[in-house]
Amino acid sequence: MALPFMTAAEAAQFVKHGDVVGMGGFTPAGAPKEVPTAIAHMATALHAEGKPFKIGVYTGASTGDSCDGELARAHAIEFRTPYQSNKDLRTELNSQQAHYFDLHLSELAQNLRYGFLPKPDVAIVEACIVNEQGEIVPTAGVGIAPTICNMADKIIVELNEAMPATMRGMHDIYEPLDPPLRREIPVYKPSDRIGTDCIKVDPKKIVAVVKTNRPNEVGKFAELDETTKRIGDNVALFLETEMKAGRIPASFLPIQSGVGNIANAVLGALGENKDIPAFEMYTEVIQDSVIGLMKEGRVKFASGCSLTIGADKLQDIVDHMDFFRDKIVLRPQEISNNPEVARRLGLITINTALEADIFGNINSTHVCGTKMMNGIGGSGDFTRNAYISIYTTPSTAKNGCISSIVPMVSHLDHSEHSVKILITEHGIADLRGKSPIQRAHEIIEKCVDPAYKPMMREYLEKSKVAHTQHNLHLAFAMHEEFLRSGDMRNTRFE
Ligand code: 0RQ
Repeated sequence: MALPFMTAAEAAQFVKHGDVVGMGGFTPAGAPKEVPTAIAHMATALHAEGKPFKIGVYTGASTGDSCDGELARAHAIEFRTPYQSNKDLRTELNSQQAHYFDLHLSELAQNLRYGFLPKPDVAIVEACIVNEQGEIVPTAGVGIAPTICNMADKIIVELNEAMPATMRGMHDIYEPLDPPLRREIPVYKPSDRIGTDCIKVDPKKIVAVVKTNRPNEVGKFAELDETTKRIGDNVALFLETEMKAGRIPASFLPIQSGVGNIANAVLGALGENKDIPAFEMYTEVIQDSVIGLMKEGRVKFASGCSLTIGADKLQDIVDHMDFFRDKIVLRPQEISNNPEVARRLGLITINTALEADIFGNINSTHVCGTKMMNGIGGSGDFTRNAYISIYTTPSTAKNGCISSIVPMVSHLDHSEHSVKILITEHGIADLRGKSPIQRAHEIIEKCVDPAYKPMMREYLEKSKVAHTQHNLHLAFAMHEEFLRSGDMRNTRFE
């Protein structure tokens, strides 16, 4: 049976109003590009004729602008999960034009299999190989691709010729059985391989193959500034100290690191600190800095769900595949973010907070408690199950008008029970074994910006002594002041 090659516009016709569509990839890495754009154009044309067109969209994590951006601008999304980071989609979500549910990334595939969410009708996946035997080899990201390919009746493959077929062998495709038949996931070290090198589907389900030639839409990182550099140095100092004290084994433990500029800076600092031995990563997103550290021998192995790296770095891997092939494995997010595996391997997890409170609770998602930024992503999968969970944040945002550390978080993603260490450019707060009031003093003295320290101390003075000391009338005074005057420094606790 010959593969059904066609254009993106033709393939888009397989998607109907009201369908639920699952996209492969994870972050812009490996996400489909041309078919989602064609669906968006189809939606715009139908809307112009006065006809409805909206779809439900599952992805691995965020995608590129050609997927989330195009679909959002076409107002073609009915619901969306589990994570996004697109400006236009954010506008849709925050105006309730699209329904978004923010989900722990490790849970989506099993939630689909359990029937908790509508079954995907169509799977759209990017591949570097697809053949008549129904073998699909993903590209730079895996995400939920195995599960949506298994569950959907129709599969559309974007065969991206910019992604070489030599990527075959880099993936480890594995889906666990569902309870009560689930056994342990046999990953005992980051480099263990437990599955196959491709997704295997019934070839009759492949309704379209669209040839593309598109680089990943992965953005560049900002240059390190003094703040991000100091945060990175503090993380490295903390881990070095823990290792010297014998609380981290001398052989070190695998690292999980979140996304963004700060995470990239932290990894750079860990790589530079020669008191920390060469380490392995068991993470979801493999970022730019990891590739350089691998070449320097500082990162020995990286297990992830995606290579979320710039085109130059991806080219470097392609050009030196013999070097990288046995140092990188790409897994479905159900495995890369699996709580069981995270706990077993003893991961040191490093994620970024939007806002923390003086008791160690973390808000990763909602600006001033209401506006969705991106989503919880994988941070919860890792934080709750870490060997040591670390949160980093610059102590202030928006040129000092916002203190990232407040009396009470305006939205809760990670509770005081899961968060062990908080690090800003000013210092390291170790929350282990401390009562709420001890944690509050630790965070205020070590992490809060000097401009806000007196305010935090005053808050404690004006709050009622209890196990967790709060003044419910004043707990959000800083947020209210920001919404009123645009600067938390004007706050008066009255
Ligand atoms: O705003 O973009 O307008 O300048 O938030 O902040 O400091 O650049 O940090 O890019 O690392 O993102 C938590 C969003 C941090 C991210 C978050 C404003 C600030 C700036 C971004 P501008 P920075 P980063 C693995 C793990 C959840 C998912 C996760 C995230 C913008 O790390 O989405 O951890 N995490 N996944 O000015 C208002 C505050 C603010 C604030 C910062 N307190 N109030 N605005 N900002 N603090 C990956 C995956 O799951 C795929």
